[in-house]
Amino acid sequence: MEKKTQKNLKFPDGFLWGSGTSAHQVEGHNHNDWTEWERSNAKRLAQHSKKYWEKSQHLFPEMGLESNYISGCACDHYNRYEEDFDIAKSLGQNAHRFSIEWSRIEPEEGVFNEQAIEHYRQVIWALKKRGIEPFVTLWHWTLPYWIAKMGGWEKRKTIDYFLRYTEKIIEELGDDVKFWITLNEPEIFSGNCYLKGIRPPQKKNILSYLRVIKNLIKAHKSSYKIIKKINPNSRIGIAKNNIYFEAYKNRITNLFLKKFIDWWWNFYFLNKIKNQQDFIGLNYYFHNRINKGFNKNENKNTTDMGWEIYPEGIYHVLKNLKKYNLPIYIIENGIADAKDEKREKFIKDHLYWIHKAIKEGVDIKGYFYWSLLDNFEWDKGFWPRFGLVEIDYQTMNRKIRPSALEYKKNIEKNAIE
Ligand code: IFM
Repeated sequence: MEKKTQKNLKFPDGFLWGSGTSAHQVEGHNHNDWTEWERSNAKRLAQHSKKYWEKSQHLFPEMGLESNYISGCACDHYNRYEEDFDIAKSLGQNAHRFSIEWSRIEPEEGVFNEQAIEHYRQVIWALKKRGIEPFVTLWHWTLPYWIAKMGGWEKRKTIDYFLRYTEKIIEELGDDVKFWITLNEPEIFSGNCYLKGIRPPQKKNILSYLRVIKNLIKAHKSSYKIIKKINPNSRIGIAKNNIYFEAYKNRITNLFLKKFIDWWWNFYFLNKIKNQQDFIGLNYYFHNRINKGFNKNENKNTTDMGWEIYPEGIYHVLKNLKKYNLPIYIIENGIADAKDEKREKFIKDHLYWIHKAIKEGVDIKGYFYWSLLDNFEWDKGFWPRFGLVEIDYQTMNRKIRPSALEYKKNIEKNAIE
């Protein structure tokens, strides 16, 4: 008996097992601020990648092609969602995260597209019919073009637009969805778009950056109230990308910096919305050893994108979230691994550390691998392959990767070995 419990690490009953996608990354045929940006930046991104990714260029020749940076038809998931949910079901998954594309719902100011709303109703029903619990994200980084032209999240008016959009969606679809995620990774969005200036609208301005964060906080808090008013039983959170920070060699300056960065990146936003959250949606990808303000990771094992694989980090991140006393769903954790050589171990190792956190009292209720499908990885385009399911972008054929079948075994046993 003792031997069995050591070998089989059981997850709590009712644990949710799934995967996620986002509208712009998989649906195809969108028109929003990103599609506009892709058009004017594809050439530059292709040229840049030839220099920056020189070493892996031979592995991913598409990096150097402009077409890699145009989302276009993506995975055509907008038309093939039934087929994709059949696959999710066949992989044993009982939950799925996806996002609603705001630019489809409100293509022009104040004009709501009823057909698009109906589409998402069908998407939700398609999941429920298969016994899959929908987790729906209201905003996963893309904006209707008319809002972006008006100044996007820098403008307070965007909060009002977001609230009107939220209200419309909840009134229409709220009865069929229990779990809502208002915002995806506000800190990654604001950092890339307004501090580093590498994604649309490509601004590098600390005041804009702070303004955007402030507006996103306000948008979340007010949309929380709207959702609760319409459907008090909804469970609402955000997708929060938390990083496991360490101080390189425990040097005093690094310890000090680590403390500050940890607070700002991991907790500032969560603290601000602590009374307007029913669960914490955690996205975990990164571990950073801070040295004089820069990362000094060992990088012994990395993904195709050069990100360090550090499963133990998720355990520390989870333990640090325990103080909020809220259920936690891990709504993103995944790896770009085109050859599918590391994914199986990646998932198992993360699950091992998640299980340890559960054993030590952290209330973790679900795990969503990122992503169900290969998809459009923003300014990197299509070459990074995150999917449990491989997409042939020429034929749109779907092929289940072997690691997905291993993940399925964990799901079926509700355990890891
Ligand atoms: O693909 C993204 C996703 O849109 C947001 N979280 C991180 C993923 C991998 O970079």
